[in-house]
Amino acid sequence: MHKPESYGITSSDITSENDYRNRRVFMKQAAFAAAGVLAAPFLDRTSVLPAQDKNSWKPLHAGKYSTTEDTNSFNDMSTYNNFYEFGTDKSDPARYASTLKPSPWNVSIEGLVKKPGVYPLGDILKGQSMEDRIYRHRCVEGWSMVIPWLGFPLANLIAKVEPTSKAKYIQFVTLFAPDQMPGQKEGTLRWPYVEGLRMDEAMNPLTLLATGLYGKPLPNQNGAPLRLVVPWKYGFKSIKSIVAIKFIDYQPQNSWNMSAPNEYGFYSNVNPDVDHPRWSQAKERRLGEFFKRKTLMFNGYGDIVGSLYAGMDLRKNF
Ligand SMILES: Nc1nc2c(c(=O)[nH]1)N[C@H]1C(S)=C(S)[C@@H](COP(=O)(O)O)O[C@H]1N2
Ligand SMILES: [Mo]
Repeated sequence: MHKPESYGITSSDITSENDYRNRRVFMKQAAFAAAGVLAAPFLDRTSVLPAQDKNSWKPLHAGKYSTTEDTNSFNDMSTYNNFYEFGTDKSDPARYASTLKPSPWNVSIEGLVKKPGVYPLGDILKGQSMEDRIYRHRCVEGWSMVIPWLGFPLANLIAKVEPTSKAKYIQFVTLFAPDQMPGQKEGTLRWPYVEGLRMDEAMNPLTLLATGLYGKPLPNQNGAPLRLVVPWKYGFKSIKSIVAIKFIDYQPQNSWNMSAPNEYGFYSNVNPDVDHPRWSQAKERRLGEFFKRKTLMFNGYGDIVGSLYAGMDLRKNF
């Protein structure tokens, strides 16, 4: 189902990078000018949020795990999404995710844990200190963005609910509600969407539970009200709109692996040396950039997470 990025640009379009940049600036200005008059459908949905973008936003507590790379625009990250519960086109989530009701919201904590229960989202967030974390975000399809998430380390929630020593993995489950998520009436994936992490991956300080981006609540299309962010793995590990977190002693299933086991593994670490069976993973297109850039091992987070995979064959464990 996942498709590689296609680049509908021919060499005759290429003048110089400068011309290209100027054209982009012009197009942006034109888009802003037109927005007030034309009100494209996605603008109707996202305009309920206060204006937030790279020019008006400064991270409060970006911290040592944030990249200093230029962030993508709010428009990039809220109109170019994968959220198959709302359709398979990149533009579908922004168009259709307004039917999702992110409040009230409960999260069920289950399995090998001392404090299981169905918690209102407010209880899950209580006492957590929220941080802005600017992370690279690499989709398995070959595009990437830099996103300023607002969230807290998953490790801090794990500590609160006290898993037993038998817990080795965590499975995460997205809401199943076809009335709110019309894509669940289609057989594009098996529903609900599920994902998983090994306990040490879940405990790594990079792993976030995000509730916002650009310092504001998550737009529905980005996985409101609570989504996982695992920046050294392909985007599909970062499961959206989470309703259950299960502590288990076996490696859980994950949706894309169930859908195409030869294409998507459990680990899904960003790895430029291991090609997808249908396309190379050596390069990526950063949204808003013209030239492709090289994909970095572990998406550039190898110094923090590389040791988690010491001694593992990353071709086998893809
Ligand atoms: N529940 C759910 N979570 C999901 C997906 C999905 O289809 N359903 N898509 C994944 C994929 S493939 C990517 S690349 C990221 C995209 O996150 P973004 O739209 O916030 O950039 O979400 C991931 N989480
Ligand atoms: Mo993705």
